[in-house]
Amino acid sequence: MKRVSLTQYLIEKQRDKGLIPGELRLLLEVVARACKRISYSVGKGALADMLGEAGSDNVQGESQKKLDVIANEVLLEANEWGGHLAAMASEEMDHPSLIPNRYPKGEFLLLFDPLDGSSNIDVNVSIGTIFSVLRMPSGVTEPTEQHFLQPGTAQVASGYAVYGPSTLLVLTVGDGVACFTLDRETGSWWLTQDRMHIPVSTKEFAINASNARHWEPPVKRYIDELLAGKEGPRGKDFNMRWVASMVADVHRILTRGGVFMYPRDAREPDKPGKLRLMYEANPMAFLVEQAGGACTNGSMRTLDITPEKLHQRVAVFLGSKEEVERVTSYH
Ligand code: AHM
Ligand code: MG
Repeated sequence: MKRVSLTQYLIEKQRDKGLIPGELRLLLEVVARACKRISYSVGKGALADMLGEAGSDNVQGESQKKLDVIANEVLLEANEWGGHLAAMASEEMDHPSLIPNRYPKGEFLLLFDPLDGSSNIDVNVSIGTIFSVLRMPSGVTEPTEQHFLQPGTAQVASGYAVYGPSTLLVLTVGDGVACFTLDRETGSWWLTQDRMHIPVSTKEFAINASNARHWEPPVKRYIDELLAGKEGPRGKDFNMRWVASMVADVHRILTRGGVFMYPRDAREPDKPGKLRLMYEANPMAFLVEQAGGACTNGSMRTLDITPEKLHQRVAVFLGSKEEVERVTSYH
């Protein structure tokens, strides 16, 4: 069987299908290249002094790991000179990073969570990179934070890399979801699954159950019903999985179905959930919808939310349609 590389896949989307402009294709290739570099650093681990704390905090007040900082730098450096971007925003930076004047500027905005699942870095469990691409509003020459605040429906591409037993890149440009596997020997990305599809029904759910006492009544009710299994109102047994790396949990759901939840809870009443809308929930919502699943914040479709802040948090319910619709209807 003839293998399809990431480049061939993207050229087909550009040339044969006319779905993406050449600039976006090149931008996505640069992002993939950066993820490859991050993957090598992750793989080296302690051998290259990659583990442990960086000794700093990010804008969310979370302590940064060395790999959080390294991955952020790799993405910035790889993308700033390509000429495809107007600015970048990251979980690890308070404000957007503009393209230095010495480089040409392009029409896209890139947002990322450079290293998702930070708590898993030091214990050798899958982690990842999440990214989202927006277009600069027309007529704008000097991008500011305001220009990033577009609803998820405006994304032109999104994806994630997962650094696990294999390094994978999962991508959508709005024409289904494709998964590429990195050949670590040659450094090439090969298409290993096209048109990923999330089954409508599932028997698997993912939630951090240690927060149960803080959940709101609709979430308590929904989880109680799942836990009641065959004897309960759902009439079937459910299984639970929680990796604590959103990329790994979402990848499982894109592969075999399931429902992932990070609801808002009473721990920090001013924060509507833990995950961030712009570079965690929205890119994942785009992928999940493109794979036939659903994603809401409990009351509305995530992609329709009008963002107010770059680092805004949001509750997330995503995955198999039947379950997302049910837990949303309980709200
Ligand atoms: P991070 O971006 O700082 O790594 O945080 C996001 C992560 C998600 O990957 C994961 O789903 C969640 O936080 C895990 O949270 P918890 O520590 O409550 O299990
Ligand atoms: Mg994250």
